[in-house]
Amino acid sequence: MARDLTRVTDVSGCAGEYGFSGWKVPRYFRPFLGHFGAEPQGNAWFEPEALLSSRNVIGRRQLLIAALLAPWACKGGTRSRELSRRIRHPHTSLPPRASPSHPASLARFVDELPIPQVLMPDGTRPDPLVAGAELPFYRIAMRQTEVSLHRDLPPTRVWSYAGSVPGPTIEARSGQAILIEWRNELPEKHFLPVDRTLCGKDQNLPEVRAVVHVHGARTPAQSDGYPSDWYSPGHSFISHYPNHQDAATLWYHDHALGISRLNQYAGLFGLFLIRDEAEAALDLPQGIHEVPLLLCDRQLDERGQLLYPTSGFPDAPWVPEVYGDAHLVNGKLFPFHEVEPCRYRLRLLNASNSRFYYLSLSGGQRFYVIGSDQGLLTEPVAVTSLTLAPAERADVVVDFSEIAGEKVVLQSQAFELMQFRVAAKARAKRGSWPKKLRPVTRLSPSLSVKTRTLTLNEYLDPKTKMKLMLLNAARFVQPVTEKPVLDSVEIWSLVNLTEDTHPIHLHLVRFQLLDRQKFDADEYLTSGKLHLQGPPLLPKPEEAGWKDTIRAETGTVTRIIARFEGYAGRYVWHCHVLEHGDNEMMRPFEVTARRKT
Ligand SMILES: [Cu+2]
Repeated sequence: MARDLTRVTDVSGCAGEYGFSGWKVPRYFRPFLGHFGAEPQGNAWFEPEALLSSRNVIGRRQLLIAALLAPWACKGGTRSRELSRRIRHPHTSLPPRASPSHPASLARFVDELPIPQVLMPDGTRPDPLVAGAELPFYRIAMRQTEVSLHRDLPPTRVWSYAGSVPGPTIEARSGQAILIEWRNELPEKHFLPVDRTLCGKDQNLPEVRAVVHVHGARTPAQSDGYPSDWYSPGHSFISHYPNHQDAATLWYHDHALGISRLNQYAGLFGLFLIRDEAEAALDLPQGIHEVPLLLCDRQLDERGQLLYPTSGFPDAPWVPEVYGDAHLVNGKLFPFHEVEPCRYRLRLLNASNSRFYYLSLSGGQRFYVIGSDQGLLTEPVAVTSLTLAPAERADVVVDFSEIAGEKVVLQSQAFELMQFRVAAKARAKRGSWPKKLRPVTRLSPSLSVKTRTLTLNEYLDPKTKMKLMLLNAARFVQPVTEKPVLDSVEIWSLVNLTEDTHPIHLHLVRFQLLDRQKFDADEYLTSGKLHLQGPPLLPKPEEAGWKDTIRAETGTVTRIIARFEGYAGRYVWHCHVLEHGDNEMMRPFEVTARRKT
């Protein structure tokens, strides 16, 4: 199924043809989904998990119907919404049956929250950079295994790092390098639906391929997990992680070209914590009072097995987003965790493919955000709710002493995720509570040597009627256009021409959000003029720290500023809705070495 996209050459992304010769596609064409992120779940019109499940497979005819309805739907037409709802939810009036494929019917809070093991090194190996020095050496195998997602479910087949999902937690010290050998011991055949028409379709790629990226790590390019650096079963790769960066909640996951959405969905992700002295001096909750919470959603079939939805086209099964109603916390459905009535530090990660989480505690309790993707904030920020897009992290402190003897549920709007059972009396002391955490020096726009205007685009293939997402209207394999100089500061203006919010991630660097500002997308699409509307919105306090993944909202210019420090070499930036990144909302950038003077 050839996709004639070779004429997508307009780098402004504003061509009237929208990248496809002879085809004009309304910007608001929404084949089934798109208002994820900004839309609450449970909305009758945009109830994503129902739309893309195998119980409601999208057919070509439905795509066309949706295309016809979309213009009215996007403008809020009640009738067309109802028509679309019926097309999408033929059985929405039926109550869920008690079965593995309806996780809401399962008993809640009957499994203890698993805590991923902290991985121990497997000896030392010579430092590749320092003669005579040795570095801690870790070995992690990717293997197929079975795990229990819930007391009342049969074992579920997954792909694991070192036998567990999530994988073991890797703990590193800032400035202390480690080596990790990643071994691909997966089967030769994937158990989820591979789409051979995506990136690399013309290559004779093995069905199973993997490469590991440590998300948020400042890593030399050869160890960063470039998407085409995958290796097949029976092969391995040793990565070198220098860890020259501040304490932060990082994570590792698969990044293989055109297939990482399936590999991560299968279970290939885990936490990677970097600690440092500045953080240790704060006396934050630690030991059993520091709890990682890795959140993700999945669909399950009648046998309790992972179900990845498909388009209905056997030779092109890719779907634009995936949502499930099985919400896993550290790999368990509805777990509980017994806590003392004192302060706890929770390391939150949204490891979902597409879902945004809108987190709160069931009693409306306050909690304190102390860190974002790339480490500590200047000071704690009190909130009662928190949004996490795919790949975003939050470091938060909850004071359970305020609800001693009670039970409280961590929830995402209507979805219950897990329960905390707070003991009546504390065994541990309450701990100190720092008012100041770590200074975050704001990068001044005056430091920037270059501002890049980069568009986020969606297209419809006129032949297949399937969507394609691009960054700056370019495919992944087109020549590199972003070449920041090592140690220089740049501003990237992300111009979102789509109706989705996209979590955009840059490898290698940490950055700061400057502001977000609305613009007239229709005008931009017809004339190429960037007509900003209203005042720029400054980041909220919890978004004002160092980031590596930013929500680029629809109809908005999101400006970030970064110093491209660390290493010269080729990296990627991409949308972290994994379905988008695989097709092919991902582009290379190349940090170039400074010229010698
Ligand atoms: Cu996206």
